[in-house]
Amino acid sequence: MSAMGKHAWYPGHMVATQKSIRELAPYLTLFIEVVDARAPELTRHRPLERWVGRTPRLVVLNKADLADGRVTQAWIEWYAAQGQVAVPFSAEHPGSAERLRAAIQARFQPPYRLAVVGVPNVGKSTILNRMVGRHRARTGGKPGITRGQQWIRVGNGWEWLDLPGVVTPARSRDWRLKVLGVVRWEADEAEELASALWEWAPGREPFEDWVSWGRRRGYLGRGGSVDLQRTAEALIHSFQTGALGAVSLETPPAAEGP
Ligand SMILES: Nc1nc2c(ncn2[C@@H]2O[C@H](COP(=O)(O)OP(=O)(O)OP(=O)(O)O)[C@@H](O)[C@H]2O)c(=O)[nH]1
Ligand SMILES: [Mg+2]
Repeated sequence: MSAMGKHAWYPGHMVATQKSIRELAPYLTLFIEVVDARAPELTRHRPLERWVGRTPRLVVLNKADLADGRVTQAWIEWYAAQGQVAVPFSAEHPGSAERLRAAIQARFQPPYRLAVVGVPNVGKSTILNRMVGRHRARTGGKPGITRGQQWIRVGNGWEWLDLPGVVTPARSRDWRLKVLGVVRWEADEAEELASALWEWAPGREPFEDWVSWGRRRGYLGRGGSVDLQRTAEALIHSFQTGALGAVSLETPPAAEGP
């Protein structure tokens, strides 16, 4: 397959973003690599490691409010064991911005010229808005909201660059990236996604399936049978909004033996 063919599916802004990251890297203090706390390595864009060169990275485990706190803590320790700093963050918690600022200031000298990078919809623009204290970058609940680059200068030596999300074709087929909203999915995939998600649902009864979850909620169609499409979409939505509880979809790989 030619290089063109392999990447032909890429929306144009992803190609442009890759180029920007490579070109900007030498001029940046650090990259803020944003991942979803519910599946940090799955939502990590691996090629970044090559693109950023020698520029340091700090991993932000975002949407920590939606993740299982114990699992997030295990991830922080796992990253530390890899020699990487990972900081939990939640747009819902006012203290998050201050904690991230402190983590940066403890390790790097000003001026702070930072770029937020990561896969789509993990909350890059939202973090930036929280860090600058104003709604400066556009955000939204579906992938592909940020289309171009946007520098946000806040005075006192901080400059932030918002970039569009980037994702690789191989990763984009994973059901977890679909329910996390990193990649789009079709309506006819809902039942399959709900079945996979159900295995991770906290507090489900033994032998209970997602169909009975829908029945309990009264998602019934004609003749009183469960409306599978509606149930599946409701289950995914409940996961995405946190109504299902705090759920992590990935745990750190077991420590390697001697
Ligand atoms: N619960 C929760 N939702 C969040 C958090 N951070 C972001 N979101 C939501 O996640 C969605 C995506 O946020 P964005 O900031 O637009 O994500 P992005 O990474 O900039 O996305 P692209 O520009 O499409 O790559 C929005 O609906 C945000 O409100 C968080 O910490 N907790
Ligand atoms: Mg964005």
